[in-house]
Amino acid sequence: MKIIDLRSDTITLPTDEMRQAMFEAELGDDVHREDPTVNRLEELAAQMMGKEAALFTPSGTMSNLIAVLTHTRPGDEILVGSEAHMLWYEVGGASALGGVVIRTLPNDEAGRVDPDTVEQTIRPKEIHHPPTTLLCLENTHNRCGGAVLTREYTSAIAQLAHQHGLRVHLDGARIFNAAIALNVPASELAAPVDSVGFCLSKGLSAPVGSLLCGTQESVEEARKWRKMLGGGMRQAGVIAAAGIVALQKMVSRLAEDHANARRLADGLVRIPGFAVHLEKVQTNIVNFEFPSTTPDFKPQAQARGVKFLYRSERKIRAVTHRMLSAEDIDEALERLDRLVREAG
Ligand code: TLP
Repeated sequence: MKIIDLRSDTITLPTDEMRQAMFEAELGDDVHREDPTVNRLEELAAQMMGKEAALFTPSGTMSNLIAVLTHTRPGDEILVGSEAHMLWYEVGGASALGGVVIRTLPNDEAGRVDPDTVEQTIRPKEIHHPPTTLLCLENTHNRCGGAVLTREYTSAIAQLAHQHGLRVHLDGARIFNAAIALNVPASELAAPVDSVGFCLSKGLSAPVGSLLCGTQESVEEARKWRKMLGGGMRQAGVIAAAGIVALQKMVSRLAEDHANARRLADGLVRIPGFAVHLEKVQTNIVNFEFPSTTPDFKPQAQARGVKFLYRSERKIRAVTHRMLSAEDIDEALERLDRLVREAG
């Protein structure tokens, strides 16, 4: 029985072309900036994001943390959406290691924070208050079901933040999914923000890595923080080589993952008891609830070789990716249909 693993696009394995590129990669010591493959990847990433420079980091979590360290000082306050990955899944690193106060703003279901609320939340300069210095956004928005932030929204909210002297960081772990969904270059979505981090290791299928992009000056600063965190990797060209293939070859195929997410959502709606909001499925993530008539859904689905990420109560996240075809999605739906019918 094939395991249909919908837990995350992080499980994607490198392609043969990536493995070949890794094998052949020209290498050097990247801490001395002598790894030509890392240098090429950073140049390519900066160019694709429309930024002056980029820094290769081991993970999306580290890119976000480095962005906070670069844009703030201990004692500052940062504004983060209530559903943000930075808030939920990054172990509180911004507070623990960056010494910042994390102030949350409600995320709407489309992954946005409301401009008026942002404006009201920014602290006036006053002796009692921590200075509010950074706004963090997320595109696509993981907990909001892969929702996409448009260029117009990002531009308006970033402009507002800038007017108040804040910087703006975009957690763009899946920014290429947003770019494909909106049919715009990723650089357009990143243009309004001061820094953007994106991941190679999710839908793009590279084994490891993330890029933090911004101005030359901020990336220099970020490089120092990366070293302090122990993220200075030596012959990192071995993994950067896969990242170059990811950026050159794997972006446009994300459309297939989006079509499969839609296929999955459409199929779930047809099985009695599943709650799915079809209009919210914009990219490769489907949030849904399993039927109340199958309380042991989790072990049952697992036993039938269908894996999901379980959030709370009946809430489930499914993520489509390169390792799953349209036929696999149909097969998963069939197994779930049988599961529900046998339970009822
Ligand atoms: N997200 C993972 C898990 O941590 C939940 C996943 O399976 O989706 N920003 C966003 C929006 C992310 O979704 C993730 C990973 C990260 C940052 C962190 O990236 P890594 O795993 O490279 O540290």
